[in-house]
Amino acid sequence: MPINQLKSALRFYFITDEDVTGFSPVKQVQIAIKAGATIVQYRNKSFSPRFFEQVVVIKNICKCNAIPFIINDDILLAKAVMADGVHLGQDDEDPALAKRILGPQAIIGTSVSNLDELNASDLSVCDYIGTGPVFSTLTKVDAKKVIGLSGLKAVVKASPVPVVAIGGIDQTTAASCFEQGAAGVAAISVVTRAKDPLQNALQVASACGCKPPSAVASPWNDEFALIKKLIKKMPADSYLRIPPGDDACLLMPINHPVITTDTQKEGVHFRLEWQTPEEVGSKAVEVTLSDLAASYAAPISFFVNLALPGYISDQTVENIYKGIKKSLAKHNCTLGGGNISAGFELTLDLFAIGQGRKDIFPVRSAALPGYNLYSTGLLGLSRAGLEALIRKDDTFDELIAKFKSPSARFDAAQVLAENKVTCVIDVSDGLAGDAKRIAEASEISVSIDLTSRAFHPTLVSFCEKYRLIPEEMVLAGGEDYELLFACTPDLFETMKKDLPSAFKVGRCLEFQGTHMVNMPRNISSFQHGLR
Ligand code: TZP
Ligand code: MG
Repeated sequence: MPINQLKSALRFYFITDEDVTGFSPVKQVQIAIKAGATIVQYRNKSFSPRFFEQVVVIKNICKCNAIPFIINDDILLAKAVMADGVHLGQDDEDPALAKRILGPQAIIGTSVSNLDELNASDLSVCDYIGTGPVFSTLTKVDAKKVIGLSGLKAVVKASPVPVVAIGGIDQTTAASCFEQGAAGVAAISVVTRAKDPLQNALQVASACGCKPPSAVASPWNDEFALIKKLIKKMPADSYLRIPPGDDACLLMPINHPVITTDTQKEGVHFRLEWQTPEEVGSKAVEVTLSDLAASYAAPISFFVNLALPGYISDQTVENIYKGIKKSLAKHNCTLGGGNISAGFELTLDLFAIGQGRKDIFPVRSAALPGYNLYSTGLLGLSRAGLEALIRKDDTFDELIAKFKSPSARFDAAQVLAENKVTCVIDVSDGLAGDAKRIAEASEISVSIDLTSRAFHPTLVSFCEKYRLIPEEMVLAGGEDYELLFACTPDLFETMKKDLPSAFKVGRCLEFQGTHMVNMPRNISSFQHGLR
């Protein structure tokens, strides 16, 4: 965060208190933000995992209000809830370790009680310090000696980073801390133990020069106007007799209806720092329709429920829809309807309906010993793309594109269907996981055989650069959305010319007591979670 932005964020630094007399940390934060707090720290000296959901709620409140969220003491908790940073005391973990774990963008604060401690501290990775107690406080039982305004002034003068004054500060003393050069004041009990917390918080905010947010963040200006805009220009087509706009859409009769559902969640499946809203919309369609491709069903209609946190603008929603419509047009699928609601996390719940074939519906349970296992295309690239994004390495744009813009393989599905391939799955969780699903459903064993043909040269060079193992990307990667299918070697020979990118990845065997016979023990399927 640029220094000026950080300095403004530090001005009214609210820290949570314990749940005194039923005034929960969640309510404390709501009131502090309502009054104009500019940053929130979750401080709970008796933290245990049973408070985890509480922390997630507070994090989301901060996110909806575009306020940085800091965790006191606990680097791993900060990591787990994707907080914006951590505040560490002199006896806590090393700030450099926090930066390493949380990433270079994380805000790292540390407590420095006085000038001597400041001189003894290495602040090279710290973004700010908290100094105090400036005044006497009952909130911190082990607080060091009161330093007063003169002590604060001395620390400010010597500190290479912005200073937040802490300890016994209230609406009557906040201004004097700024006079000593503090970038911000931290407050706990003046809000949390007040008779009228909101009133006190408003007064502290005013002393800090902070105003209450102009309005409670709202996810959209006008839900109905937005929906109208989103669905406009949706043509009725041969299957969509009545398009969205009424309570429900009306479809023509469908023979062999095939229905599938999926979810895309910010922080789990995508990140808006990495992907444009249009890419998010487009990928949501591709991953959902990929299940129809794997079922040999032609897409007919698509439905989307959006949960929108306050920081998502109407424009972002429109761009998500732009991506949705682009991919739907590509696959000749209509938008049948949707819904929008407020939510803590940007989530797309997705549904699609397609028309299955009357002659064949492929399943996972149709693989037989003697069949081989094939993939319609190279695997592991999307996972490597995700690793490149995590490492902020944009030299591997080919891999990144595979992560951001997968494509449902209806073209390959058509060839497989015409050749009566009965056993298909789309590879969403890595070869190992999806091959195992076929093996389990078919009550067989699978031996994975990967030749050099299975490894894209860019994947190999990426893995060399970061000391990753290409096999791991292929086996435990994810989100390839290629089709994995089982059939006899003879049948594959006859189809090969129509599936130029397909290749063998394994063999199907009589059940050997375990479904995956040659899998390294540490390889499993891809677990979602973008870290
Ligand atoms: N560190 C130094 S003083 C203090 C901390 C955490 C407590 C501040 O609480 P209050 O209630 O604002 O005095
Ligand atoms: Mg601490």
